[in-house]
Amino acid sequence: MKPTILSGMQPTNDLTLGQYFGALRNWTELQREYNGLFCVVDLHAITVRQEPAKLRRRTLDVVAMYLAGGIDASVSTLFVQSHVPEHCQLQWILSCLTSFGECSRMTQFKDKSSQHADNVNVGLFTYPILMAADILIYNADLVPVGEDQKQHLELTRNLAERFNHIYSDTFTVPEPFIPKVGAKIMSLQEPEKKMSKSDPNERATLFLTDTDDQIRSKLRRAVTDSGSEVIYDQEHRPGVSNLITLYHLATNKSVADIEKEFDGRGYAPFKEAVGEALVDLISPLRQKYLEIRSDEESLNKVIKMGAEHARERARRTLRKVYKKTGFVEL
Ligand code: ATP
Ligand code: LTN
Repeated sequence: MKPTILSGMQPTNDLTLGQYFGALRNWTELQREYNGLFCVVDLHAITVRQEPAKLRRRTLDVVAMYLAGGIDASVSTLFVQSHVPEHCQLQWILSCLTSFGECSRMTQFKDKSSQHADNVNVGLFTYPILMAADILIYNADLVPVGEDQKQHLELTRNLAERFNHIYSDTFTVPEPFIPKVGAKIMSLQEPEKKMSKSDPNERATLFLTDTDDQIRSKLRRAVTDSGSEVIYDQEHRPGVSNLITLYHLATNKSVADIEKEFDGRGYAPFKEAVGEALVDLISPLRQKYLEIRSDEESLNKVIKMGAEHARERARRTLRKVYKKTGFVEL
């Protein structure tokens, strides 16, 4: 049997280049060697207030983007988190093994509770326990995510080990898979901040649904650093370094070759070239996405099939966990 990978994204907005390089592209590369489970985490999305109609639409948008990005529904399981209630059932059991202090230390909780100070709900606090349940219920071996999820993965591993220690060996302790390059794509406007799909400044983020002209214009206006040399230096030149990373990821050219290509030419032609490389990457992806998104009937079939398969696996794990916990079988 192939080992299992599992990952997910929140349907809180259109996906960005960050999600593509940090996660989706790696999922598609791994899905042949692994048994892949990819979910749209709509339960996680409501930790921040969502408009119901938008959430419903965006959930299918993300499913369509997974498919456009190369997830093959005949090879991998593609499903919506809320279709598998066993995640929440396992979350409760894991919650009873998690300390208040562990959740308080999560940096995503600290960031999101300061961003949404008017709505610091308990769901935002226990968010990482639900994420642990998403992963452990399928006994995933590997979890491909961006850099920002490392701490949540560490908690997941601790919870798996804790349950195994208290009740006997049950869960696989998962490994994170964080790409060497692309695990943290930075904002185009504030390059010391992660590119985020919920950034209020739209110019800071490249969406996978942006038109060619929007891509070119966002790149032209991307914040670079004082100076004019195209040199990779994350610490002193975060803006230009982020653009070098994007160019490298889009074209496969090495950093040294990129520096040579633009030696003495200044930032403007470089930004132009990055823009064109990203148009070449995103344009076919967007066209595929629009085509797939227009066929809702097929999308619904994909997630129905995915939910059936995921529930079957989740039910088996939950039955075992209930038994070990000491619940009377019905
Ligand atoms: P955002 O803050 O942009 O809304 P998020 O953390 O809510 O992002 P998700 O859609 O849940 O986004 O993230 C899906 C995956 O994409 C995760 O594995 C995350 O680590 C990765 N990811 C998100 N943003 C970036 C980025 N800027 N660079 C690299 N990977 C990223
Ligand atoms: N917490 C992640 C999204 C997420 C996830 C998961 C990722 C929810 N459940 C399970 C990997 C595996 C985020 O905010 N990006």
